Amino acid sequence: MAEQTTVQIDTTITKQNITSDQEVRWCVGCGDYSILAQMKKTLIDLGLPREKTVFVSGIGCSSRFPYYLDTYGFHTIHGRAPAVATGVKLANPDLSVWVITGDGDGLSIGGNHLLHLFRRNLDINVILFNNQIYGLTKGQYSPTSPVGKVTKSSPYGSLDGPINPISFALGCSATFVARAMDRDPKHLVEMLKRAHAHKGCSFVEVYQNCNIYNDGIYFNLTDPATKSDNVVYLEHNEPLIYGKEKNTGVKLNGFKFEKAELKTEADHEKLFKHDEKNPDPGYAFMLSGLTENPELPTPLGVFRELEQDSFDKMFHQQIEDVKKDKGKGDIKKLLLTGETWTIN
Ligand SMILES: Cc1ncc(C[n+]2csc(CCOP(=O)(O)OP(=O)(O)O)c2C)c(N)n1
Ligand code: SF4
Repeated sequence: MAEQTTVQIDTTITKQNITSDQEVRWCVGCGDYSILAQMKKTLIDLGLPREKTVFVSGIGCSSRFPYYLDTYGFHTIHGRAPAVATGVKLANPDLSVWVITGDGDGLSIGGNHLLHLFRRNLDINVILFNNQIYGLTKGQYSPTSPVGKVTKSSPYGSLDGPINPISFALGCSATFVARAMDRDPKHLVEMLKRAHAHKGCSFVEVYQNCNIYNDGIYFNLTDPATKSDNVVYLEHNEPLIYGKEKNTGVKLNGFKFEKAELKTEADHEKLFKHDEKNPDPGYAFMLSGLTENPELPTPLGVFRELEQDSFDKMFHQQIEDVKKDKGKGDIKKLLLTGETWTIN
């Protein structure tokens, strides 16, 4: 059977030999540079052999990513990276497959394709760069732009409500759902490594600054002066605590998350502990809603990780089971089965 094999660790990968000879075409200062750098670090640390690693992307600034790595890669068509990545993974189950997409590529034209990748749970890592804008096409509003966003395609303010990518992934039954930021490199590497370790479809939303068409949208989450009051890191089995002095927490009141001032030991005891293994999608879904709550911090980290057989594993198992039962197939015989016509 074409089993998912454990890839040998390659200790010869360096920053130099993982970098391709292509000129990087992103604007100076774009958040994509940091994500590329953290991806290189992840590949080097994990020792993933370059010939066993494939990056598949759609169209957009972010989707130029595969050019810049000396691994295998496909720059495919708009929104269709999930289809190509599915084929790659099914044909070669021992490859490490990464889909690189943007908020426009993945959630607009490619939304339907992403949905099916998530629900099928193929062992593929999806990294979505969210800059809340179409960068490559010069600044039209995207499906993650907030209501009222003034752009070249919405000069009087956009009218449609934004997609929360984490809620979307959870709604599609994704088994690993996490969030990181371009300007928090250490945490981003941690999330990329966890995505790789997960056997099933992993989704990491990465907040990315487009300094040309949407500069500073995550400033309050990345600026050292405001970050600690606006960001909470999710740690499995740990309460949600944030703030410069670590004196604020998040407590659950019925179906509502609320802010809790932490003055005494008893205040700490009121906090609930994050459970990324909670199989109830409602819990992670509520947590994803904190992103839109101006009273509460934005969560970064793993929202949910569930163990479930991946589609590719079941797919190859099914082929083996049927072969055992019915013997090896014969394509010619199959084509001539049932009614056939001869056209004169
Ligand atoms: C079929 C098709 N429709 C539209 C386009 C134009 N187009 C190219 S990239 C893009 C959006 C990219 O936005 P995003 O995925 O957020 O990537 P970013 O450039 O911001 O990284 C669009 C609409 C296209 N290339 N092909
Ligand atoms: S347009 Fe924006 S997203 Fe595209 S390369 Fe420039 S800064 Fe980056």
